[in-house]
Amino acid sequence: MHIIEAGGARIPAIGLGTWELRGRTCARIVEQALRLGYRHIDTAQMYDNEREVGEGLRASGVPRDDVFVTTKVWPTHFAPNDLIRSLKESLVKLRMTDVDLVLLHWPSTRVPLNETLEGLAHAKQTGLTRHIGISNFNVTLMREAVSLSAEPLVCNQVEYHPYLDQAKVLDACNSLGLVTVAYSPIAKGRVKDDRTLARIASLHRKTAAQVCLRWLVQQNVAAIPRTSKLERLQENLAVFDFALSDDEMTTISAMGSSKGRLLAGGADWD
Ligand code: 1BO
Repeated sequence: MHIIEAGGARIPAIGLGTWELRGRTCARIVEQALRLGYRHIDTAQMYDNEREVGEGLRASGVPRDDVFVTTKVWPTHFAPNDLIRSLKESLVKLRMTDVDLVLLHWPSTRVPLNETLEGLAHAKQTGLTRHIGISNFNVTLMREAVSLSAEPLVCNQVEYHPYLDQAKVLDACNSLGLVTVAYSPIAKGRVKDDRTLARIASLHRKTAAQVCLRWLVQQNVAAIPRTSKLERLQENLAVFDFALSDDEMTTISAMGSSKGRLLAGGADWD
């Protein structure tokens, strides 16, 4: 598995996203993913599935320390004490003593960023998490967060797929030493009917989704596709045995625009 490094964190380039997976389906797919070789699982307090993520991990038989586990704290818990309390609740649900990475799930307009970052740094310093980071931060907020944080931020997790131009965020992450982690990396399945991606895919005997994930990995972006289907788990992981040419990379990058965002509302995007 290809690993992307930042701030001491070693993040497997393909992980399993669990947004909108619930209950038995979530536990089963986490277990199957780990049995297939996934070593990176992404959850969040807001997804309401941390308990099932922990169950799936234990059922897989894969040692906890072999898996990079990320969770996130929702902005309603961004006051420093609330953040620590929320993370401890997440750990109880996961039945883990720490996570590999905890993220601020979304910027808050209510709690000053410096106060939240103090709580986040404290979570790392007291061993509740090995690394810290942010999610859905625009470039301005990302720069502010990096300059305010007492501990290194290792990633910004954002929506990213061929239909959404994230060049500004990617450039800023690269220059600040953060990994970009892409959620909705196959645009909620829309890429499978895309003619350009299908044409490139057929040249490599791959699927459009695999081309899309490979395009992210070749930009040194980690991707966390979500699926509830076993065959898709396998497909999404099989992206390390081919490479896209520079021309193919350029063609796919040219498909993106600022209007391609799937997740509506809520933030002042770049
Ligand atoms: C609102 C959830 C975004 C992905 O974590």
